[in-house]
Order: sequence, then C-alpha cells, then structure tokens
Amino acid sequence: MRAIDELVSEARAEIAGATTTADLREVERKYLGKSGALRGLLKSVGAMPAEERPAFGQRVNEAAARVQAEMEARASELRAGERVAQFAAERLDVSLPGRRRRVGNPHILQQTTDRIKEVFVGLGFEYLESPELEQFRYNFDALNYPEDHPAMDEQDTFYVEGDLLLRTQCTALQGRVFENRKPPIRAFTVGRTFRNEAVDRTHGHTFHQVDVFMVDEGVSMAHLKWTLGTFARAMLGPEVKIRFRPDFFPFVEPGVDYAISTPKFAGGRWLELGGAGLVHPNILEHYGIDSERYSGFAFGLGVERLPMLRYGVDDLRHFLENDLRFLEQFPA
Ligand code: FA5
Repeated sequence: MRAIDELVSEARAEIAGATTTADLREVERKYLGKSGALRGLLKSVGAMPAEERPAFGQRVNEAAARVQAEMEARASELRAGERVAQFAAERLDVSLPGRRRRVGNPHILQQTTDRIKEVFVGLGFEYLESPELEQFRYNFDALNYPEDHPAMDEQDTFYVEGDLLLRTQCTALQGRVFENRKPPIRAFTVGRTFRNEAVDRTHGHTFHQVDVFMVDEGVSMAHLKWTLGTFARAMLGPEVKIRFRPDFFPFVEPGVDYAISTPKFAGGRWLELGGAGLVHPNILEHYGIDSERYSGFAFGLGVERLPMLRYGVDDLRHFLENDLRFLEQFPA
C-alpha cells in the first residue's frame, strides 16, 4: 500500500536527519506512537473488508518493525556520539600535578623537648608537669633567695596579680616536690619560662628550660658532671666539650655555670647552656630533709640552646617567629 511505503520513507528520512536522541524520540512518537502516523493506520482497519484486515495489519506491523529497527540503530550511533561529547566535556587532565597537601611536623622545640624527656626518663628521672603561672614563693622564696637579693634583678619577670608571676626558671618545681616527697628523689621538668629581658640573639623574653634534680645519700658534683655529660652527648653528639665555671645561684652551693662547645656551632665557640650545683643545705633543711645525710644536685638549661648548638642556628628568635622557611628545615 502506498501510504505505508510513503510513511516509511518519510520516517527513514527523519531518522537519518535526527542529530540527537531527543530528535529520535520525537520521530518515534510521530510514527510509532499509539496515535502516530504509522501505527495510527491500524485504527482504520475496522473500516476495511474483513478479508483485507489481516494482510493490512501485518504490513503495518512489518513497516513499524523496520522503522523501529532503523531507529534503534540510529539511536545507538547517536548515543555513542553523545557519550564521546560528554567525555570530552568532562575530560580530566590526569597529567596535571595535583594539589599537594601540606603535612605539618612537630616544631623543632617540641622535637627537642621530646628527646630531652626520652633521655632523662632513660636515666631514671621522673618527668613532672609544672605551672608556667607560678607563685612568687616557689619561683624565689623556696629557692633560698634572701629578700630583695640582687640575684632577683637578673630574673625580672611579668607579675600578674597577687603573688602570681610568669615563672623565670623551671627550678620553681623544686619546692613543690620537696613539700611532698622524701629522698630518694630524681625528677625533672621541661617548660616555658619568661623574663623581662633585653632580647638578642641568645636571649628571648619567652624561652624554655629543663630543670633536673636528684637528692639521695652521697650525691656529689661527680654525679652532676656525669649526668650532664651523658645528657649533652645524647643530645648533641659524642664530640661535645663541656666547660664548668664557678657561678652563684642562691639555691646551690657550690654553684657553676656550664658551656658547650661543638664544631657545629660558631666554629666551636663556647655557648652557655645552663647553671648547676649542689642543692643548698638551707633548702633541704627548710623542707625537713637532713642535709648531713642527704645531698643533691640540680641543673637547669635553656632548651633553645640545644638546637642552636646542634644545627648551628645563630639566632634564637627564629624559634618563635614561625617562619615556615625556618621550621621546614627540621622535619621530624
Ligand atoms: C637559671 O635559670 C637557673 N635556674 C639554672 C640552675 C638550675 C642553676 C639549677 C643551678 C641549679 P640562668 O638564669 O643562667 O639560670 O638560666 C639558665 C639557662 O637558661 C641559661 O644558661 C640559658 O641557656 C637559658 N636562658 C636564660 N635566660 C634566657 C633567655 N632570656 N633566653 C633564652 N635562654 C635563656
């Protein structure tokens, strides 16, 4: 029948001309839908003589099947093209360098603190926390500072209120411990200390100290020297030299300061690391510890000075400036 053939060729032309799958759906609706041009022909079947109906129905169905087959073939072509276009639009250049996630690492002072703790714990000393905001009496009175002694001027600090101040030295731990414990005592603390200080390459207003002390029978300067030497070599290497010189601190007798020389720092120039001595008998007696029977050593030192000596850092202000170009040089 001509009408059928014409409709088929019209439909084929439109299928060939479709450029998107949406166009094809439109063609499908137009020809193959229930009321579409081709299948719609079936509606007229009722008006036909009964003997023509089956053959007509069959032709319409065959024609529809052909159109359907062509439509599917074209649809899969178009879908492939559309996928390619979609891929092109969503293309990722996997060769572009990714965004690097910055992974932090512990601050060099934290690394140093961790190592200090390892070393002293390894030597049998107990680590104790201690407050940065300290009472005047622990920072000074308990440490045998006579009232208005000039040694206090060397440690001017930031007074807060009442008898609270920002501690000038970690030695303030001693009184807190002697109040509660009896010998044998081996303890240390590490923490932040503060002084009203003229800031320069080796002095900050905020810095860190370690303070270590031991009280037992028969403790002498020999124990002090051995402990300090072992610590210094563990932190800075076997080639360090230590120099002791007499010095005064109200809380020790005798008192010394000690300096370190290592080839890595300023060509071997001495850098003062800290102070030390034997715990003053006045302090032991004040806390009810028999100074005839017991003696102790104590030493304190500046934490910043250790990485200065170890890595040849020439200015301690770098440690608190948080410049990544400096900090990144000390990966953990
Ligand atoms: C003291 O602070 C004593 N408590 C040390 C001590 C402990 C002596 C036990 C005897 C027995 P001194 O003020 O010297 O001492 O400080 C000790 C160390 O802390 C110094 O050698 C230095 O390494 C460091 N230090 C002191 N002041 C500063 C500062 N302003 N900035 C950086 N480091 C400092």
